[in-house]
This record gives sequence, structure tokens and C-alpha cells, in this order.
Amino acid sequence: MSRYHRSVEHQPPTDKEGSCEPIFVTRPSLPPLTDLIPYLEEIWSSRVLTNGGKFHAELEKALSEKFGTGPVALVNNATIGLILALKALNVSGEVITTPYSFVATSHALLWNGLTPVFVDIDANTLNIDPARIEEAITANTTAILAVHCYGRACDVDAIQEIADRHNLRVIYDAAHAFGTTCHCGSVLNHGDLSILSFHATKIFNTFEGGAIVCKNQAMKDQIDLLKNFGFQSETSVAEVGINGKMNEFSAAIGILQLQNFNKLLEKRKQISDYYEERLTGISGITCLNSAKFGPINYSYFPVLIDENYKMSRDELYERLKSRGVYARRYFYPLLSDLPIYQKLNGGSSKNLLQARKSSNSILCLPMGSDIRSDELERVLAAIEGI
Ligand code: T4K
Repeated sequence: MSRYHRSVEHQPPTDKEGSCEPIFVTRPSLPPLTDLIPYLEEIWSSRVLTNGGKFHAELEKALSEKFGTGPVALVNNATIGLILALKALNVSGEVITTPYSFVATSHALLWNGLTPVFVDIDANTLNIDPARIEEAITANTTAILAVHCYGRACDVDAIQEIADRHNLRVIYDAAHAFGTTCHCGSVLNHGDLSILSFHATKIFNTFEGGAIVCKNQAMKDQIDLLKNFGFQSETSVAEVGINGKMNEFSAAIGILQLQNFNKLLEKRKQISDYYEERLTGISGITCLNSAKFGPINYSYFPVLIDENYKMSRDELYERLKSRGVYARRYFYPLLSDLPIYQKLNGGSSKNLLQARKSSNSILCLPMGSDIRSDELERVLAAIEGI
């Protein structure tokens, strides 16, 4: 049993109406079970469970067509995808990255023996601030690892311009960015490689899973080699690869999820718009999904709680929890404040004022295509102080 189910069972919240039903930060969307049966029958009859089966090939093709990008290599999760991407691009030395992300972003650097150099973020998008990148570049810098946080595109043109001038690789942690658009179509067209997460909590899930979006077939071939232990043939191992393969069950789920994606996205947009309508005007709350900050894919519903709100962010977080609403502080604490990174990084995590401010004010409210209107009202009532 996982830690959230455990904690919910052992300490049932009691809200004023006496309802104990927990509302989580998200709930995975699932295709109708009956739609899955034919896929399961085919897997059972073929006994092809993994190692690049039919559904794996089908999903890779469908995704690159949907995104309008180069080839897509499926992986078993985004963390392995990030580790593989850095390896495939031969990144070395120092990598400029954001302190405002999930631990997988900077952990992937450490798994490759790389040094993260954290730079500050933009106040509105909470993505890495391109204006702060150049001052962090040294003779050892070889790449920029940026995150499209909450599914809002980074300033991809500014980042690429800096990278071109300094001959740096650009890798996008696009774990949140399934369906994210930018001025030229899919944001996944930018950088050398983009890595998506298909984890249960993501806008598009295959239970566990992910994908690396490549620019060309040669890079996909290299990643395919690396994700299969480095095998070139039955007897030849060309690289120190890893097991990064997606299995046929997850690929089948992905094929089905893709069929429903646009419908579910529309539901998320409606929920986001409703939240925004109700929360706009409450002193001390800023809705980051607001269109004024650029297009978003509604994968999260992040708000900033500042000193003008009637209680602190943490008090609101606890108040919601006491009413069975499990909002989350994505991303607090900053990666650079974790002891593992402080030890490594001493000098390079200074001047992260904006990141620290955002991290201390952020709250992600429950979001998902299946959230019911009575659940939304419970969340809003707690925030509005009812
Ligand atoms: N880069 C970035 C920027 C990321 O945000 C992430 C992952 C990654 C890379 C790495 O991607 P993967 O290697 O995972 O593909 C969650 C997710 O586990 C993690 O994937 C995600 N980011 C992160 C932002 O959130 P937790 O520890 O908060 O998850 P957890 O288990 O507490 O789940 C949150 C809520 O979701 C639960 O309270 C209930 C609900 N839930 C969760 C699961 C797993 C369900 O209803 N069903 C489920 O099966 O990290």
C-alpha cells in the first residue's frame, strides 16, 4: 500500500460536512476497461510482452504523428529517459539547470556524473530565466537542462540563441509538457531532445512510462541501442546501455489514452477556467494557468499564495488537508536546498531569490479530467474560507 493511501486511512480527515472522501492532487485518467480487452487478448496470444513489440512500434509512430516532430523513442519512465538523453548526447562537466523541479531532473545529472549549476527562474512562468543563464556558463559547461514547468513552454528561442553562441546542448525535461504548444506548433520540436513522462499522475499516462522526442532517426537509433543494454546484435554490446524499454501493456494503454486525449484535455480546460473564475479577485492568490502567462496544457492547477492572502501557504495547505483535500507543494523545497545538492554545489546555488519565493508560495490544487463539481466546490470552499 502506498504512502498516501496509508496516511489517508490512518488519519481520516473530518471536514465540517462530515465528508471524509479524500480529494487528491490528481487521479489518473483511464480508458474504458472493455477497450483494453482486445489488446490484452493479443498480448496473451502472441506472448510478446516487451522488447519492442507491435504496440510499442504503433505508439511510437502515433506519438510522432500527433506531435508533428521527429521520431519518438518510448522509455519505461522519464527519469530513465533523462539519464539516457544526457548519455546519448555525450554531455559532460557542468549543466545549467533549474532548481525549481522534481528531483528526477537533477538526479539524472548526478547519475551521469554531471554537475548541476542552478540558475534562477522567471516569476511568471516559473521556468528557467534565460537572462540568468549566460552568467553561469563556464569553460566546463556543455549543456542546458530546462523544464517546461506545469506544461508551460520555456522561452525556447532565447535558450537556443544562448546555446548556439556557446556551443551547448539543450535538453528539455518535458515531463509535464504532453500537448504543450508554442509559437511554432509543438514545444517538443525544440532543443536537441525532449523527455516526456507518462507516469500515472501525468496528463497522459501509461501507468509508468515516457518518451524521448528526437530530431532524427540516427539519434533515435542511438537511444534505442542505449535503452536495450547497448545490444547491437545477439552477441555484440556497443555501449554501456540500460534497461529503458517500455512493455507492451503500457504501450497498449498509451494507444487507447491517445484516442481520448483531446476530450480529456477539454475537460481539464473547463476545470481550470472554473477555478480561475472563482479564485480571481481573492486577494493574495495568483492563478498560474492564466492565459496572460502563455499557453498551458492544464496538467496542473498551480496557484501562488502571497502575504495578502489571509493565511500563509503552509496554513492553507494544512487547512485543505484537514478537510481531506490533498493539494501539493510542487516544487518545495528547491532542489538546490536539498542536502545532497547543497553539499555538491556550495557556490552555485546563490542568487535563486525568485525560485525561493515561488517555492515558498506555490500550491498545486487538485486537477484532473475526472474531478467532480462537488469536489471542486469543497476545494474552493476551503480556500474561500467557508
Ligand atoms: N521531471 C519532472 C519535471 C517531473 O515532474 C517528473 C515526475 C519527472 C521528471 C520524472 O518522471 P517519471 O520518472 O516519474 O516518469 C509525483 C510523480 O510520482 C512524479 O512522476 C511527478 N514528476 C511528480 C511531480 O509527482 P509524488 O511523490 O508527488 O506522487 P504521489 O505518489 O504522491 O502521487 C500524487 C497523488 O496522485 C496521490 O496523492 C494520489 C494520486 N495517485 C498517484 C498514483 C501514483 C493516484 O491516484 N494513483 C496513482 O497510481 O510524485
